[in-house]
This record gives sequence, structure tokens and C-alpha cells, in this order.
Amino acid sequence: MKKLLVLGLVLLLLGCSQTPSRMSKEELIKELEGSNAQEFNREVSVVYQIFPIAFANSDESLKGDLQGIIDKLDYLNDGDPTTTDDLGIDAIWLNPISQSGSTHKYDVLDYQSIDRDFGSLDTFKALVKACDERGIKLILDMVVNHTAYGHPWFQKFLNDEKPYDQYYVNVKELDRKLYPDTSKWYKANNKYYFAFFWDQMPEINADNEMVREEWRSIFKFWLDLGVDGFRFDAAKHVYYPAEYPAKTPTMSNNVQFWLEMRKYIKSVNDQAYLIAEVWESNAIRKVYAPAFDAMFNFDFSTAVIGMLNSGNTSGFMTKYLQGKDEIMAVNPNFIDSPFLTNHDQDRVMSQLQGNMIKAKQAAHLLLTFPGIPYIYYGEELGMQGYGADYNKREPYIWHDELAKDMALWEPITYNKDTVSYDAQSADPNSLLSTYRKLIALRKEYPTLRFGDIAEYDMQQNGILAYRRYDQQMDLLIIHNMLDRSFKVNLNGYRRIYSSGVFDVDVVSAGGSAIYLKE
Ligand SMILES: [Ca+2]
Ligand SMILES: [Ca+2]
Ligand SMILES: [Ca+2]
Repeated sequence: MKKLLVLGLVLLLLGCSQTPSRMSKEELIKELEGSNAQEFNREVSVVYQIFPIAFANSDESLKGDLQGIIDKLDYLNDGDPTTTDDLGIDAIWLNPISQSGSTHKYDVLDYQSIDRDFGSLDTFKALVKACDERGIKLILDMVVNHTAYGHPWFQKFLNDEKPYDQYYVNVKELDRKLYPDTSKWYKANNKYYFAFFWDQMPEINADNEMVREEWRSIFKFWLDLGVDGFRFDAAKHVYYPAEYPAKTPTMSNNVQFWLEMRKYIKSVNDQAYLIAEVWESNAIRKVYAPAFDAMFNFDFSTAVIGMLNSGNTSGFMTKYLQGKDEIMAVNPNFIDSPFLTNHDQDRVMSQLQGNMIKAKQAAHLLLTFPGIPYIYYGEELGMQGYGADYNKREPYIWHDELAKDMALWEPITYNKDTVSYDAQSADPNSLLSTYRKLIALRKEYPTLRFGDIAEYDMQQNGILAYRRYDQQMDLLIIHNMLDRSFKVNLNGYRRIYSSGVFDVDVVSAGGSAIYLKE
């Protein structure tokens, strides 16, 4: 009996050793404790998001490309802190640039390539060098959750070629007990595959150790080329409830997956910056917070635009601070990333019905909150667009007349009246000039980046006020969303900035002002 037990135990241990040992979430969190991207945080005050096909063109094709971006880098940051006619951003997030069959490029055919619309690996290396010369960091979009239908892995999967038959969740029959929601499952070659976003974007089997290994080598490929960080697309979709058998702890598995990827990436470059798209409220995002250096603050985006449209400021700060505290409690090194909109959302100017005063106030809000804010290309011009995806990704309006350096990959529909970069650049009161001033201010007063934040109750709905403070200084920021001017009791604060010309203790309707404690 005893012998049998021992034999059983030996067999059990042998069995275990054949499956890859995977560290638990808790073990990974412990191991990654203290891991951060503080160097990135110190050097990067603001990130600029570029949708490459729509930004700038360099050749006979009308589509935007990497050389076009290189040609325009001096407009984003010329590397000279004494000149102020550039935007002043410190990092660029590029939407996907690898070979793909679509214009959005989220269906990747080869992860270690540059799409021919955009250039070659040599153009990419030139972009890295040109960014380096100007002190601009580069963040690449990594589409881990799914590949293109035409990706060689998926084609081999469909043909049952080993080991690729396990690269995607391989389901022969959809048992309704295990897969109660089959709306995102598709059939090809007598088997099923899962594709949440589009039937042309089949989703990988994240449970397969070989797939995880593929991803490690893809990350290494780009890190070796000199990129500074990654933006993880659709991070919560890696394990999606309808994709794995019922009762699979998908959220917990997602966190484990990303912790493992993070551990690997940090072993290659311990200062790599990892930001995730977890399109969820703070309540869910806090579960993901230990896995990343940063996440986009979707609650902030929704709340700011809602507040500007309604003029109702009550509860905004309480909700913001609660979300912030909850996330910092699980990851003290977490870097929040406020933003207004991205390539998937109706452009902020459209959501604000083209109201320039509100667009400027949105910029003042975005650039006076903690963390690393993101600007979606064209927001600084007040570009519009809503509804279908391509409406939100119109060509950047460089000039008054169409020209060869514009990325005219599609007709301009929503931005026929958008004032061009050229015209706004020459106008000190333009939205572009407002963005430039605020970005410069954020650099001049690091307290706006790193300081604490607390509500400053003005006892007036329609007035949003908060303090940004640290041991160096104490700033008071006031946004007036009323339709009349508002008199402030200054209490020892001196005005250092205002978005209009008015008395020091008056904030005009739609205006924003910053005060410094004497
Ligand atoms: Ca081109
Ligand atoms: Ca400059
Ligand atoms: Ca998935």
C-alpha cells in the first residue's frame, strides 16, 4: 500500500514536470515589486499619439508613412528647449506599423516587419535615430490578442499543422455548456475560432507556452531596435469570457499573462515603459494595475467631456480621486494617463459640438492633471470626426491648400473647416498655441506632473478647482464652466497663468487660471 502511494506520488511529480511551470500572479507581483518606469516618467511630460496613415506623407503615395513622420518631427519637438514654436511633446505612440492587409493595421500579418505603406525596417531605424536626436521616446502598439486571418500561424492552424494547431483556441465542437455565448465564434475548415472584434482577426491561444514564447521574441525584436515602450492593445481581451470554457478565471488569467510578459520585457530593459488599453472603469482597471506601468484613464476622458458639456462639476473630483487612490494602493509606482479621446472614439471637438472655448478648457484640464497625458493627433487643431472609425482618423490638416506632404489616404469630410496647422501656428490665440503654452507650462512647473492633487472646494457648482502641490510649491487651478465670470477669494495665491485677459481675482466664463501660493 505504502509502495503504491510512493509510486503514485512519483508518477504525479513526473507528470507535473512535463507541463511548463507557470508562476502565479501573486509570485509575479512579488517578484516585480519595485519595478517601474520612473525614468520614462521623469523624461516624458506629454505623449502624442499618431495614426500613421493619416499624419504626414513623404512620397508619391497619398498615405502617411514613417518618413513623413521623420520630416515633421521638428514640429513635434525640435530637441531645442529654447525654441517654443514646436509642440513640445516628449514621446510618440504609433498605432500599428507592421505588415497588414487593412488600413487600420490591427490585423497583423508579420509582427517583425514594417508595412510597405509606411516604409521599411531601415525607415524605422531612421525614425528611431531621428527621435533619439530630439529626445523623443517611441512607443509601439502591440496587438497581442489577435493576428490577421492571413497570418502564417493561422493558416497553419486551419491546416492542422503542428504545433500551430494549438496557437489559437482549438475547439472542434461548441459545447453550449462550456461556451454559452457563441456570437463571436466562427467556423473554418471544420473547426471553430474565436474573434471578438472582426472575423478576420482570430484570437491567439494565450494558454499555450509556445505562443507566449513567440511574443517574448517579438518584444525583444523591437526592444533591440531601440523602442522605449509598448502600448498593449485590447489587454483585457487576451482571455475573454466567451473565448474560454465557462468558469475560466479570465480576468485573473489576463493579469497573470501580462505580469509574465512584463517580467520578460523588464529583464531585457528594466526601464521599458508599458501602458495598457484596458477599456474599463476604475473599478476593473484597479485589478489590472499591478500588471502595467500605466493605463489609459477612460473614466477621466468620459467625465471631463461630460462635465464640459453639462457644466456640472459636482462629484468630478471625488470620483477622480477615489479612482486614483484605489489604483495607487495596488501599484504605488503606477503612472496614470489622462487623455481626451483616441482613434476609437468620437473626436473630442465633435463631442463638444465644435465649441472652441470648451476645447481650450479641455486642454487646460488634460494638461494640469497628474501622470502622463496623451494627445491624439489633430486634437491640438480641433479636428473633428465621429461615427465610423475612418471618420476619426482623417488626414492631419497641415495647410490651407492640399499639398503632397499631407496624408490624404481618404477624403477630408469632417475637417473641411478645421483651421490648418500653418494658420494656427501663426495665431497666438489658436488652439494649437494654447496646447503649446500648456505643454511648456507643464515643463516649467514639474509640480503639475509629479505633485499631489486635492480638491479645492469653491462652493459653486460650475467651478472646478484643485490644488497641485509638493514640497516646492502649491498651485491652485480653477476652471470656470459657468456662463458668467467668477470672482475668486485668492487667500494668498498669486496668478501665474490665465487663458484670457481679466482681473487677477476673476476667472472669465469658460476660462481657466493657475495661481501660485506665495
Ligand atoms: Ca506615403
Ligand atoms: Ca523646442
Ligand atoms: Ca482573446
